[in-house]
Amino acid sequence: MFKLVSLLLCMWIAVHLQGSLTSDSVSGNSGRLDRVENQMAVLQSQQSGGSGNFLNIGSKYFYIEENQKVNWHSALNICTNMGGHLADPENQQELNSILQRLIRGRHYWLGISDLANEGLFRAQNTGRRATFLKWVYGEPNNYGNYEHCVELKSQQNRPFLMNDAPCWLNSYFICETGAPNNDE
Ligand code: MMA
Ligand code: CA
Repeated sequence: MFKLVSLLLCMWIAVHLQGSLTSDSVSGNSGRLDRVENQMAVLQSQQSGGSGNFLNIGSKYFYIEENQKVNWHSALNICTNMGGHLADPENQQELNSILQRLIRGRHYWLGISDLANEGLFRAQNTGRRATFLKWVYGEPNNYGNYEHCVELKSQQNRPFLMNDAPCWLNSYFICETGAPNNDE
C-alpha cells in the first residue's frame, strides 16, 4: 500500500514537473535570457561608450565596440540604445579613419544588410541602397545562402574590407551617431 502511494506521488510530481518544463516555458525563458543579455550589453557599452570612446570624423562620431561580441540584431539594438545606429561609413575618408583603429583578425558589424532584398545592400539607418561598399575580392557571395549582414574583416594582413556574413554570428561592431551622448 505504501509503495503504491509513493508511486502515485512520484507520477504526480513527474507530471507536474513536465508541465512546468514545456517547450513554451523553455523558449519563453530563452527569450527572456536574450533580453537580459541584450540589456547587459547595452549597459556595458554605455559604460565604455562615454564621449571619450567616440571617434570624431567630420560631423560624425563613431564608437568601436571591442569588449563584447554580439549578433547583428543585438548590435543594432545596442547602437540604438546608445542614441546612435549601427555604422554605415559613407566615404573612403570615414572608412580610413575607422580602419586605423580596428584590431586585426577581428570582425566588426556594420549597419548594412540585404535582409529585405537578396543582393540589394541597404543602409539600416536610412533604408536606402548603400552607396559606399568596399568588398573583399569575391564578396558578397551569400555563402551557403544565409549571409545577409555586412561586416568589416581583415584576412592575412590584408586591409579591412566588407564581407557578407550570417547575421547570427557574434562579432564586435561599430556604432555611429551625429553627436555623442556625454551623459553616459
Ligand atoms: C567564409 C565566410 C564567408 C566568406 C568566405 C570567403 C567560408 O565562409 O567568411 O562570408 O564569403 O569565407 O571564403
Ligand atoms: Ca561572404
